[in-house]
Parts: sequence; C-alpha cells; structure tokens
Amino acid sequence: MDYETILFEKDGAIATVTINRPKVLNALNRATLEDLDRCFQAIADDPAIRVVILTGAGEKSFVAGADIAYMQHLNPLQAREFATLGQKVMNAIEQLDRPVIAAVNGFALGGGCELALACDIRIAGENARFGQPEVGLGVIPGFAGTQRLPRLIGKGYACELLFSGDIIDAGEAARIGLVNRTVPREQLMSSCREMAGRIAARGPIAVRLCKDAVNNGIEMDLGRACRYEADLFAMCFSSPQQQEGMKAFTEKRPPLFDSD
Ligand code: CO8
Repeated sequence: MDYETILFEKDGAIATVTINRPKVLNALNRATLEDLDRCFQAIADDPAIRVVILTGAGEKSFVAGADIAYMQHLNPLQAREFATLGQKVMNAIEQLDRPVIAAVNGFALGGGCELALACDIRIAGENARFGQPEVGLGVIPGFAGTQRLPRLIGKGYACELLFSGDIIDAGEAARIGLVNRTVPREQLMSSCREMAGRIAARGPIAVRLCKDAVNNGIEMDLGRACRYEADLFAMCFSSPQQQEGMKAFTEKRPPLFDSD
C-alpha cells in the first residue's frame, strides 16, 4: 500500500512504520494521521505481523508534535475534528491486538509524545526529548495526552509536564517511567528489533491476549479485571499454541508457534 507521509516495511513478523516528514521534524498533519490510520488498519488485517515498531525519519525527531502551521487557522469545529482524528489513530495503535514499540529517535513533543504514549513499550535514544508544550501555544493536548500521561506516570509528574510545558531528556523520562529504557542513539533500532524479535518468537495468541488483559483490565476494578484475566487464560487452552508451548517444554526443545 502507498502512503504519502509514512514508510512501511515488513521483515518477517516485524513491521516498521516510519513517519516521514523530516523537514518539519515529522509533525503530524491531517495527511499523516490519515496515512497512519490506513496503515494500522492494514496491519490489523495482516496476521503474519506479530510486532510493530513505530519511529520517525531523520536523526533529530520522532514527532515534534501536531503540525502547528496546519492548526494555526482552525476554527473550534475543525480543531475538534482534528483532535478526534488524532485520537482515532492513537486508539487504533493502543487497541491493535499486537504489541507496538515506539523507537523514540529524538523530539517527542505534544502530539509526538501522545503518539509514543499510545504505544505499548517506549525505547528512547539518548538524544530523545519529551514534553507536552501545548500550554505555551495557548492550547491543551488534544490527542489524549491529558489522559494517557497520568495513567502511565502518575498524576503528579503528569501535571508538572502538562502545566509547565517543560521538555525533559531521555534520562529523566526513564526515571519517571515515561520510557522503558534509554539506549545509545546508534543502537536504537537494533535494540527495538531485538526486543521485537523476542516478542515475535513467543506464542502470538498469548501475546495478543496479554495486551488485551492489560489494556482492558486496567480500566476495570480489580475483581472484574481478575475474572477477565481468568477468562482469557482459559481461552488460551482452546489454542494449539498452548499445546505446543507446553509440549515443547516437556520435550526440552524450543516451541514452534504458527501464526494463528
Ligand atoms: N509543527 C509544524 N512545524 C514544525 C513543528 C510542528 N510541531 N516542529 C518543528 N517544525 C518545523 C519548524 O517550523 C522548522 O521548519 P522551517 O525549517 O520551515 O522553519 C523545522 O520543523 C525545523 O524546526 P526548528 O528549526 O524549529 O528546529 P530546532 O532544532 O531549532 O527546534 C524544536 C526543534 C524545539 C522541536 C522546535 O521545532 C519546536 O519547538 N517545535 C514545536 C514543538 C511543539 O510545540 N509541539 C507541540 C505542538 S502542539 C500539539 O502537538 C498538540 C497536539 C494535539 C492537537 C489537537 C488537535 C487540535
């Protein structure tokens, strides 16, 4: 499938999506959000893909935010529609039934930080910078940053970042749990591919159900969430992958998991 503003590559079970507007530090305009929407729909329809890596083109930026030049002249109705489109994309990433790893290769600001937040795992190059600078532009985050940021790092740090618009470095982002870890910039993609490979080698149905249990369970009270987990656990036992995983263990060999 052809895209105007993103690149899509598939290497075995691992897909890499690269936002490709380096001249504007990969800022998200309408075309980029529409491309991402179509791309994640295509990924959802391709069961051979087990893990997705999302990154930005160039040396400097993951995504430096929503496109300010595009947003500058929006009226309130258009602004709402743009926010809704962005949220649709973030939700599609979060709800994709396969893990998505953000390889944060530079600025992840505003909508870029929100995009990283929608991913399941964030790995940052040491040059990465994070922030929600919207208040400095006279607006608030519109792609669910006010919601996902406190859920991930807690209300105190989230309020500090949201109210101050401060930009923090990769080390501070790791310290407050905004990213899983930082790695030298030149090792970013290889580290993400290596992690993606390890995930892709696990039981694909089990990995999907883990993501389902985490994302849906986190919105429930603990009792309901535990019952939900038990239901998904039981579901694993209707899959040949459970048989293969446990048989391989008893036969002291690595498991061989088919796609579905
Ligand atoms: N939008 C559009 N263009 C951008 C953006 C952006 N977010 N960020 C950078 N660019 C462009 C610059 O205008 C510049 O273009 P040109 O060469 O034509 O002048 C080019 O990218 C390179 O940028 P700089 O020269 O500024 O590079 P620096 O290294 O000096 O600075 C920074 C890098 C610090 C990242 C700086 O570019 C910057 O501050 N960018 C804006 C960051 C920002 O405020 N992001 C948040 C945007 S608001 C947002 O994301 C809201 C999301 C919710 C929307 C809800 C819908 C209504």
